[in-house]
Amino acid sequence: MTLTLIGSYTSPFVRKIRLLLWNDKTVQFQPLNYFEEVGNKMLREKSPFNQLPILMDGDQPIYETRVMFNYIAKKQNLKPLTMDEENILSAIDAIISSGVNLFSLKKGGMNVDDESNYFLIRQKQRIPNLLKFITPWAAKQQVENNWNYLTMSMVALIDWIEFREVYNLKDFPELRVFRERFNQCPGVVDTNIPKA
Ligand SMILES: N[C@@H](CCC(=O)N[C@@H](CS)C(=O)NCC(=O)O)C(=O)O
Repeated sequence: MTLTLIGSYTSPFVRKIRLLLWNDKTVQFQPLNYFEEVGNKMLREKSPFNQLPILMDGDQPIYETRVMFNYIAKKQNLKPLTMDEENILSAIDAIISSGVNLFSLKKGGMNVDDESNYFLIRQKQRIPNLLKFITPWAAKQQVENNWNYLTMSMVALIDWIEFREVYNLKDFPELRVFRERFNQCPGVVDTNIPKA
């Protein structure tokens, strides 16, 4: 397969897919920064969703990381996820999505600390609730047996949420330990979010 992944160096959704494809050296990574004028224009032209990442298999665009994962999993003959694993993946993605919403609102000038805003309250509550939900699973994951799309997604989540200061993980020490454990896995250091 001739895959091209279009994405930024900071996006957690992009990083999940970069890690998943890390060992396939035929995959091209095409960086795009939509915070800059050129990247913003390019993204609107390339994706009706106006979101990163975009995966191209030849001329075939694939949008949405869940769809990308399913597509790659089929091609790589990966073991299907159990329903519990699907739920963990949904939780990780929902945390990232709430985080992206909060980050984007703040970047757009909104006071995200407004405690009277129904939408903000729900986004903010969802993050610790779901972190609590996934922590017992995360604590059990071992580098030797469990370097897979779920743990890759978890690494991407932890780094991004701290990088953007969307949520402080001080109440989740098991997640910090998790992140340390997986630091030497293929591609993790190479895909670290660049320091400005
Ligand atoms: N559900 C999408 C979410 C992708 C997403 O939110 N990407 C962010 C970057 S981390 C983005 O493009 N944000 C720009 C926007 O939503 O306008 C997926 O899984 O691919």
